[in-house]
Amino acid sequence: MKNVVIFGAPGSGKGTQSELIIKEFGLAHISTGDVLRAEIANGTELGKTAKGYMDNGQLVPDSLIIDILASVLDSKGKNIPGVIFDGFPRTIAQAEALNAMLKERGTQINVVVGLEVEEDELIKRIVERGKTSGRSDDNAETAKKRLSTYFNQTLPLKDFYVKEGKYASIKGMGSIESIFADIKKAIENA
Ligand code: B4P
Repeated sequence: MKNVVIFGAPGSGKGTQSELIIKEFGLAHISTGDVLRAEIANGTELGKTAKGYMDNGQLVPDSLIIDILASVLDSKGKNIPGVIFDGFPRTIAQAEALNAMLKERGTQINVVVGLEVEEDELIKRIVERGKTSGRSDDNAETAKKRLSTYFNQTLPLKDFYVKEGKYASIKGMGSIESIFADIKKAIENA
């Protein structure tokens, strides 16, 4: 099994590159952002709670995300070549929970693909996507809050995975294809 985490700031290209990784490696996709947006669309209690945090640029509490992640992971079945975790983990507590969850299932993370993108470019991409995405968090004001949440709560994870020897730094600016070529090499070498 090859398990990959795609890591980066909001707008760094995680969702975009995940699609290409899935096509190339046949991995099952788990995007916590997509899971939460589906909960909101279905009007569930979790969705109602999550929306308040998301619209404010904050992370949904770890306890809610970790619970749902375990059931989403198990719903993918056992006969998969691996999983791409997109947008999860976003805190040290989530990373520790993910390590434990995978260990219980006899597997582990093989590589963390870290997309490195400059701040101005991130805001530009999110605002651009906001013109068509219909996402209430895709605007300049919320994007700035999301970035600050990222720097405070998520970026410390980079060191966590560097220490585990799993972090592959990828320049996330330039064409989608050239970025993917670098990601492909990192996954193949993992
Ligand atoms: P996500 O859905 O993960 O949203 P995101 O960080 O914006 O990443 P996304 O994958 O959508 O965007 P991408 O960079 O591909 O999270 C949304 C919210 O959900 C969070 O703020 C949080 O509140 C909550 N949440 C999710 N997971 C959570 C967790 N684990 N714990 C707690 N809360 C959680 O793409 C952005 C844009 O850039 C696209 O329009 C794309 O076309 C463009 N783009 C991509 N690559 C490009 C390139 N090379 N050049 C130019 N443009 C490019």
